Amino acid sequence: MSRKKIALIGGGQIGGVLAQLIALRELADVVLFDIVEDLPQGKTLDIAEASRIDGFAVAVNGTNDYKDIADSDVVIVTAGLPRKPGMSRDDLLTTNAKIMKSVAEGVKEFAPNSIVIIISNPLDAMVTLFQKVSGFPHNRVIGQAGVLDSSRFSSFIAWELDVAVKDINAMVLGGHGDTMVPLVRYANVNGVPVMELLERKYNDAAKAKEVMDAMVARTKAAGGEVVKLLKTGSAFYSPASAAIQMAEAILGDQKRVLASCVYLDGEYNVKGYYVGVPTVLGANGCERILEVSLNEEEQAAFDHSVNAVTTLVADMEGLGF
Ligand code: A3D
Repeated sequence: MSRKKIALIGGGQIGGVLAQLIALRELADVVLFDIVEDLPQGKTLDIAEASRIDGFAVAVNGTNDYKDIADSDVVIVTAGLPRKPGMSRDDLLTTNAKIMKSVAEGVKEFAPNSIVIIISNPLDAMVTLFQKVSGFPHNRVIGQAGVLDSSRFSSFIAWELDVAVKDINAMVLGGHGDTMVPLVRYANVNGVPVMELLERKYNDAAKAKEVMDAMVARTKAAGGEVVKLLKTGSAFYSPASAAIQMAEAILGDQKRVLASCVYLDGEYNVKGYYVGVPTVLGANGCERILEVSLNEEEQAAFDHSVNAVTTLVADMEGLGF
């Protein structure tokens, strides 16, 4: 049986970590593509030369030629500029839309049967554009945002409650921007509602709500918090881990329930837009969208987030994309 193949488009900060994680897990052979000459070749040579130490047998190669991504099962796209301090994700729109158009054309020509995970920002618009330019079926073009945003929310809850983070189940829906919607009511620790545990901890419902509101606010601003600390570029370890979880679910046909940015065709009362919702990821990419009931407040927050996405997509279309 031949090994699976993952192409990484963009050999920057996230692309490099992705290549290393794939190798360490022996998930697939890796081809790292970038337009900068020698950069992907240098990074992959460095990673491959650790194979004796780490004990992996997959091939890890760099390239500046789209031909080398042929026969990829999964393509993960990080091509595009990251944020600088003070910038919003949406400030990246014009530059990254140009890049995404060229990436979609390259992937369409050389890896036409692949399942594509987009990470480049502004996420919801970049996924929309990739699908439009490539013409790939919607189930094969998915955005990574919800896995990371949910992991950040889960981490804050675990640290607050002093319990293992792997026992936290918490999801973040909506667009990947300041309007994202951490679902507080469904957040639980092995089935026990987080709010109940917070109320017990503080013996005060108002204080528990205050603590949760702060964690929700930190989740929404978590990307910016890292940008501010790094000063050059944005988060790259955790976005890479998030995309790897999605790629593993797809390559292993795991049917994982993960928040992903997918095309809604009437689900959640949204038609024709890519937005973050709970999905089932398996061999066919996004195999199903899970609809969970939202109360009035959650629905209003979700609608507000969808509005931000539709405005962003309209802005992109206004720029001629
Ligand atoms: P960075 O280290 O700058 O890497 C981007 C790479 O893209 C560079 O090596 C560029 O040379 C390359 N590139 C530029 N143009 C092209 C092109 N036309 N074709 C192929 N490669 C090209 O950035 P990064 O890795 O830190 O971040 C990559 C993207 O991910 C940015 O847009 C970030 O905003 C975004 N990001 C998303 C999340 C999400 O959770 C959605 C999180 C963090 C970063």
